[in-house]
Amino acid sequence: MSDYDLLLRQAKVKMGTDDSELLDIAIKNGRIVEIASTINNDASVTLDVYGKLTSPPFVESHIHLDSALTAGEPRWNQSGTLFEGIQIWSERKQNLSLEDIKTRAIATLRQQAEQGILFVRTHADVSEPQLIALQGLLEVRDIVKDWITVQVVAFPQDGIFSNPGNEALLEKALQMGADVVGGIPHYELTREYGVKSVERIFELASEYDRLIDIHCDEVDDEQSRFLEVVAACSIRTGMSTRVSASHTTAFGSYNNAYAFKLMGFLQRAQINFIANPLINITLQGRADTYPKRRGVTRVKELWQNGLNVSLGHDCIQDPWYSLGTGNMLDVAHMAVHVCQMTGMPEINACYDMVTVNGAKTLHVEDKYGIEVGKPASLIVLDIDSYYDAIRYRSKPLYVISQGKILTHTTPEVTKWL
Ligand code: 17E
Ligand code: FE2
Repeated sequence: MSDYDLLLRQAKVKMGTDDSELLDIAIKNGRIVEIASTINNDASVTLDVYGKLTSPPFVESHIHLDSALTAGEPRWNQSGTLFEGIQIWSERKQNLSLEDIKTRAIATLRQQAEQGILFVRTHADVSEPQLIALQGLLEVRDIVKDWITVQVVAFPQDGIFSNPGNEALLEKALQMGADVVGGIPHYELTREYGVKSVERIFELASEYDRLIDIHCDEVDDEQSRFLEVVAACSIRTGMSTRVSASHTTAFGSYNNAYAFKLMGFLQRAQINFIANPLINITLQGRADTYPKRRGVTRVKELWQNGLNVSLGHDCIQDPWYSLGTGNMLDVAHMAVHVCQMTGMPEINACYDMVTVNGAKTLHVEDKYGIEVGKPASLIVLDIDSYYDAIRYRSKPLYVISQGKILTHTTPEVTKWL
């Protein structure tokens, strides 16, 4: 009998500081049991990963799995706007079935896992009366739980107060087991409905003891100011780190005087931010001529002010975004460009935004990280720095989930002839 089930030899791990160390990592019964510069005991399986970057897995903190892999159904988004996307999805969602949702979601999750994602927060549209997207994704959450952790947000795509019946559907979704309460205040018919929707989301979250993740101000309108309402509700209720504001693209259009004041409120509120640079660089700015706005939230400034920022892919081949394979390094790469995070500490921060910061947002820190006692979920990349991870964006060599080697990818080899 071997002492350990799995042993990684000389993995390059960043332990808290900026410096990395070469460490042996021993795994038994699905958990990390020892980390040391040399471990002499034997293991059933040993992987020699000398000098290869070994990190906690990627965290996808914002994706819509219910619409994934539907691009072009029933038609292509020609204007490229959020609003045409919502219209196309409203047509496509008329003929959802559990089978359709589950097949596409699991295919997407497999694609994500082989690219090193082991934690996913997905939105499920709950503004469809049968709640098929939600039911399907709740079933998927259970089907895949041995290899990937899925969290489901009850997301009222068509608004909570702007369509009769949607408020009740949102509450029903929580009763069915959604992990997180969502919302879309900027798409409610009036400012007043938007404010009321945020207040209702906080009430439901406290009543059902759930997290909050609101699509917030995903427009270029500098008058869209629901983030301040989210901050106010967070401060009033003390829900702070249990709350996330997704997209917040209007923050990129606010005047600096307002943005500066707001930043102070956000620091008091201590909520999480999720930016989706791949999608918002394409969706936003569509009503602009030139100069054309980037339409992405103030990632750099939020990060500089100590707020927790993570990055999401948002979409993979759906009515809002036709490209994508689910690779979080594509997301980090786009953030480096769009948010001008080009300094070395900034590039490293973008890696954190697709790993550890996402884990904070999802509240999964108890099972996340390379530490003795935690579940052995980690990835080994075929490079030795965060910088090269973002530069090459290649698949991990190994993805290890809860102690099991889930995938092995052979690196590309090019021969000059
Ligand atoms: N729905 C929405 O309101 N915004 C988005 N970016 C997507 C769906 C993908
Ligand atoms: Fe989204």
